[in-house]
Amino acid sequence: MASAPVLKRSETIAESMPDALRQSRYHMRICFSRFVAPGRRLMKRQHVMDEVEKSIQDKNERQKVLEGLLGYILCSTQEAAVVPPFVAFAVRPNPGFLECVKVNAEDLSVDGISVSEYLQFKEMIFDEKWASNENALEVDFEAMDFSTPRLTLSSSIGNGLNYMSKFMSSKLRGSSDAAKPLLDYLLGLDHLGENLMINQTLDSVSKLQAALIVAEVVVSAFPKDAPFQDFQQSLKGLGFERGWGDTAERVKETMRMLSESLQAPEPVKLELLFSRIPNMFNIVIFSPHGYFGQSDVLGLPDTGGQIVYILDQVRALEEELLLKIRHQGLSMKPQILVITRLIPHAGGTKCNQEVEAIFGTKHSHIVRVPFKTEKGVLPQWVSRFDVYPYLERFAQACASISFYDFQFDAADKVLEYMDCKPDLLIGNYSDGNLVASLMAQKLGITLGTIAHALEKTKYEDSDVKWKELDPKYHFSCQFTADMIAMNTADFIITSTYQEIAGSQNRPGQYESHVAFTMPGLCRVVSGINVFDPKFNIASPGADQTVYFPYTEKQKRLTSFHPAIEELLYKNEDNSEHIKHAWNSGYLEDKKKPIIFSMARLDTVKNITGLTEWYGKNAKLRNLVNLVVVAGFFDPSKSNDREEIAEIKKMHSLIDKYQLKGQFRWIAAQSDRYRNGELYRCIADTKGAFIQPALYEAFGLTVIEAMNCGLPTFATNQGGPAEIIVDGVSGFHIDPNNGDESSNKIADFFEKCKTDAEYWNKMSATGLQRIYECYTWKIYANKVLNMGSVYGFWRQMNKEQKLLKQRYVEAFYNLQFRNLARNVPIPGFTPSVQTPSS
Ligand code: UDP
Ligand code: LCN
Repeated sequence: MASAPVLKRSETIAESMPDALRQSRYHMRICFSRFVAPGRRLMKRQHVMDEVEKSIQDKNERQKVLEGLLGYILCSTQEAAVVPPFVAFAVRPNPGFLECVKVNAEDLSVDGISVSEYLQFKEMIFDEKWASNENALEVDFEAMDFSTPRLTLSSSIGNGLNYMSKFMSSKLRGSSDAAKPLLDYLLGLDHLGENLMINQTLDSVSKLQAALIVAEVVVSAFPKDAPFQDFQQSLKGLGFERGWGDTAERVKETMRMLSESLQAPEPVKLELLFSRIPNMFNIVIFSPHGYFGQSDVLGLPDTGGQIVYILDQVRALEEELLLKIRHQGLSMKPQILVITRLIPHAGGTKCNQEVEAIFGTKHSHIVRVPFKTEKGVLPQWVSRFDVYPYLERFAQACASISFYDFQFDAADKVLEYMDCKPDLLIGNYSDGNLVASLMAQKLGITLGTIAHALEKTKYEDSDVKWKELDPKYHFSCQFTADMIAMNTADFIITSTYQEIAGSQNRPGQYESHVAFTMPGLCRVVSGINVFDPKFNIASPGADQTVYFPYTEKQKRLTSFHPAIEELLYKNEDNSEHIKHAWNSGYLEDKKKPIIFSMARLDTVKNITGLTEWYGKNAKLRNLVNLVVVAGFFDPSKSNDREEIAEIKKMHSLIDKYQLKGQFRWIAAQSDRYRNGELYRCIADTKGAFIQPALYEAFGLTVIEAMNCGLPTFATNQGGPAEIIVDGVSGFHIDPNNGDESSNKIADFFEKCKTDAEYWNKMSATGLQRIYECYTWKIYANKVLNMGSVYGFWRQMNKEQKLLKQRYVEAFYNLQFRNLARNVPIPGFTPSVQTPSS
């Protein structure tokens, strides 16, 4: 990738490009005539570079052009839309930044164009009539958002909490009037009608400040570890209630933090203060689709890492809440509910039970609410792509606002199971985020959303080609729901930076929603701003009671060893009798290390790719065996389109590369304790974990393997590229370059043969990386702090929030509802309507 030696920071690309084109005019004329020759088309960066290569055949000449400003612009091009004689470039010089220019291929003149003009130009390729329709619907969420501050540096993206504390400190600074929102917030704190921290006697900033001075003196008279009860009455007389701390020392510290924040707020102290305020007891988490259960669900369609993430998240949040509440000197029981779908035809799982206590928690539950249609309860599982018609009824929304005229299934449940309004709602994935958004609007509750994976980036050009893909995926609904949720959320939790803003070469998942178009439906000129401080990175961890290092001998789950031995080595290949098979292939040489992978058998997971790399690489086959855990063997056992195709591909690869004796394919495994021990048994063979996905949003298996001390090779496309520092805490592999990747794995095992310590070193550095950055404890602490800080900001920024919300509601009413109606419901014929037609 070329750096930007010639572009002056003050110049736009539109200003500097004409000169750059002039300097290489001869080559560029050839190049541009190649761009436009095939007629209208959309080119990605790679296509642009291929054409440059063909146009400038002399390597040195080409090098010269590419080293200059032109090279920089072309290399930073995200895509180029060709409508002869023009080529419009969407240039992304840095994560989060986009600049558009239009070049006339005949005379190489350049015009700077707006994002809206670029999208319109691009639409000409797909739907000319829509592109030239002056009344085409343009969606612009930024137009409704002018008082919220924005970050300016790409490097600060995802660090929103930190920035919000700075911004809020500056807003609260200066006078007692400026500090009044903080007072109002504290006066509003209560739990089941009981005031917390302060009561109405302290109804002005000056009274509060004065009372704090006296209170500090009162508390100072007690030993540091004196319990709150010892001085509770004295404090009450001054206007103070419970919630400051459990001991004299903690109470005094919290009081000092508040006094200092009222006097002259500092970001770090303010954030610390908010981490102590008792404002969070009840949390509701939404994850409607899939089979959401605790046993026997993994491996079922749409039921992967999201379930693992949420259950671990609940355990971590509950533990952190219990700790916080104790430190606040309170005794409330925190409650966390996970609201999901009740599936009457639950296929042997517990997904037809209304309530289930969450294992490993004291106060948390799964609550299931069925999807209802006019005909009653929907009995069967439906794909995550098809859930949209049920969500409105599933959610509770604003009864008093007339635009929601539905029943309140999910909310009724929440209030039934919780004795008061939740303090925080968390959505998961497009459907959960939409339901959580509707409920947050209705009940006025702070909302955090999580995407796990936004589908838009998974399918190339899924926005412009939405009409083609809609019958199968209903992306029109999904992308609209995503827009609604992103713009309703008070904060967005992401697992990595790349999820928000990608890398230098690849746009982030959220970034791909900044500006996009669905011709015939709407042109989103501003969907979300990745510089919005609502974005925060809080990476998940892996349950360390399940995934712990193979070296912790006394903790090892040795009772699983016979079963694991059988799983890996039992010399019986029953793939001939596919219907009853649980494995395919066998391992002849048991002394070889094992390279291991485990995933759902989706195309994007690329387990078939890994099998093929292995099949082709004789050196690797000599060094190691390959074991994969994935899906089923019998295609008739699956009702998932993609999985069936992958199963068939696996069978053909086994035959094509004659893998028997070196390769074992084990069916999906749902016992996570045994899986944890399986990773460790692979580590005992001095093997490695391989995550070869074409794209992985985060990649829980990567951190599970690393937690077990298994050296890990993971895709450089997506989250794992950030989890692993290449060559330091593991290795990156390129899923699009199988030969290079399989050679990299082979090189590692060759090196391990000559350097006995190398394997141990990579195992240890992987673990170190996990402990520093990827634990649920770090996660839970961050998320609760977000709930606290953004909850306050929501109140400070009330008017702006309301304005934006009205726009979101209009979008929901006018767009989403019509789209959802078009998604077929089993047993019904959809009433086909074309939104904004
Ligand atoms: N998993 C499992 N059995 C399988 C395949 C996967 O238990 O046969 C678990 C795996 O251990 C991990 C989760 O499912 O906890 C997959 O999460 P990941 O983030 O890797 O991928 P996702 O399925 O969410 O795309
Ligand atoms: C969904 C995915 O695709 C994975 O990459 C994540 O690890 C998982 O969810 C949990 O967030």
